[in-house]
Amino acid sequence: MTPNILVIIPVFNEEDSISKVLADIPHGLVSETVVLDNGSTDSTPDVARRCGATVISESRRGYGYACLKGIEYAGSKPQHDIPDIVVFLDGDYSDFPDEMPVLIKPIVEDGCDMVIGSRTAGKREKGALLPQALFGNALATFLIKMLYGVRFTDLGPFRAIKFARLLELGMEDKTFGWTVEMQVKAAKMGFKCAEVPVSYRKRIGTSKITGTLGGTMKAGYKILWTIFKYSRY
Ligand SMILES: Nc1nc2c(ncn2[C@@H]2O[C@H](COP(=O)(O)OP(=O)(O)O)[C@@H](O)[C@H]2O)c(=O)[nH]1
Ligand SMILES: [Mg+2]
Repeated sequence: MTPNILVIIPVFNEEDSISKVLADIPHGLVSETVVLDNGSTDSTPDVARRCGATVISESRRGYGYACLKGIEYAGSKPQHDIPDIVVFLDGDYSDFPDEMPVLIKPIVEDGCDMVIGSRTAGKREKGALLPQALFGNALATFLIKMLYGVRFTDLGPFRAIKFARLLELGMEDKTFGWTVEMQVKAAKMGFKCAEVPVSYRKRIGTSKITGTLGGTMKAGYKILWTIFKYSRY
């Protein structure tokens, strides 16, 4: 039986990239793509709608807020249409949406609960992952190994997870701790996790997180805080 796959894309001002992201999502694999617009001031929501995505707006600013709204939407669908698998993907065209089958495979064929697309294990365009992102990733994954005993090589945004298991995680983070929260909770709860190498290229448009000093500081702090927070109980 083919799984029902829903894609969740959190976005903030990605009018130049979102159409490319949506165009590269493998047709036939996915039942619905939801773009969670987080108060864009450009034409992102219009472009996304024109490209066939379901657009939902979340006015509270934050990557986690947008993703949480996506989960809420997935859970509110009629029973027969509740997704089996949710794929998270960024809207900046750094990830390669056409690699989605590789991400899904360990869930469908090996019974994995969650699969992280690892950019450090995959092919990366030079400069796509900034030095601060590489350093942050290395530090975070080292701490996760120390505190939770599970080895990841990335906190990448492109990932797939069984929807029922995602709900069990009780995700809470409203901002940049989102991806790491999912990983540490999955580790703690003994989920069967896998990583697959994914490609990564320089984003279209300007980075709002690791490309800015403020974004890097906030994200770095929140990621470390999240790793320590869930290791304590
Ligand atoms: N929902 C939401 N998404 C955001 C926000 N800031 C950035 N994003 C999205 O999160 C993704 C990653 O942001 P990006 O600027 O590429 O950060 P980088 O990957 O660290 O350079 C992109 O899809 C952005 O559109 C925000 O405040 N809210
Ligand atoms: Mg990016």
